[in-house]
Amino acid sequence: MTRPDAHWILGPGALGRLIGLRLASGAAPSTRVTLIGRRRLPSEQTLVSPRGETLCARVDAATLETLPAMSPAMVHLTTKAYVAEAAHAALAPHLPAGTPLVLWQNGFGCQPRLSQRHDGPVLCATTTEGAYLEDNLEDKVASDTRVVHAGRGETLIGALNGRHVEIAGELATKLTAAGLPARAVTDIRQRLWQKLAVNAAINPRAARFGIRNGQLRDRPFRPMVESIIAEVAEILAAEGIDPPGAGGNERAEESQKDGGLEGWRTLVWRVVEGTAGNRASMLQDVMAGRPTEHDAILGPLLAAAQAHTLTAPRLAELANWLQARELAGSADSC
Ligand code: KPL
Repeated sequence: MTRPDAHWILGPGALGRLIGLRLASGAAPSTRVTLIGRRRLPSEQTLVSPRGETLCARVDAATLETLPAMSPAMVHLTTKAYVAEAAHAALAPHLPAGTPLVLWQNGFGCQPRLSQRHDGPVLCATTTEGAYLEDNLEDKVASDTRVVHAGRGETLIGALNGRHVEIAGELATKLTAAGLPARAVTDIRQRLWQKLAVNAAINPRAARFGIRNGQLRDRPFRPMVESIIAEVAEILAAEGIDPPGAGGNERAEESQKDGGLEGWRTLVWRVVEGTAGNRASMLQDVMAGRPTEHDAILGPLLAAAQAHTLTAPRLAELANWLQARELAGSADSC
């Protein structure tokens, strides 16, 4: 009998369940998925595809107290960035040495630290797949059984130290076969920073003003986003992060002339356009009264600004606002 290819998903929110249900239903039959949460979720789960089709999948569900006896082939950490390290610390003692770990967090905070700390290969993933948990109609509480795959995207996977190319390639193949197009890359650090730059330009402003991404195109928000992009571009140039589209051709050289500003502008406005109807994840967190990922997204930019003696007044103002909101425990201060 083939040994099951066991994937543990720690943090079964929308992204975790999307990955888990896709792997459980679309990868090889030997794939076995366990969703590990604070509560044990129902085993029967439903995924609503971007075309509105429903797909039923059976997964194992567990808590840290009821982990499966069989060790995992791979662990996916899909918690929010601000709890990733605590979640890893709680699970790590239950894992055999050498278990591969995949970090799916936004920003660039926990990734370098966990890459050092984890006893096994560590991959980082960045994805533009969109997913949310459907609300129960009666009580408006996020569903325990239904996740909506709202928008198709792409997933990039790689290790910060450039190693584990084979594991990254195998995972990318599995995810692609399961309906989540993925690629192994050797420059995941650049890719994580690029996603962070997009999130920094969109999420805090959308959260601050309680608007959907598309509204950022209009006045008075557009110039505010432009000034954030300018701050981000300057910091990333100092940090040695390539602007999107850089790669040695003529257009890339053109886009480098202004310190990459044009490349960052093009990327951010393209994402705003493509996600015009979305509520940014940070706005969703603010509306739900949850902490936001501002530390993981704005924190590394502000730290880099400080290291390069640059000022970033707009980023600092947004970080202060998000921080103050959390300290005040307020969900509706926007
Ligand atoms: O990643 C996102 C997020 O909301 O966190 C974007 C790309 C901004 C889409 O909303």
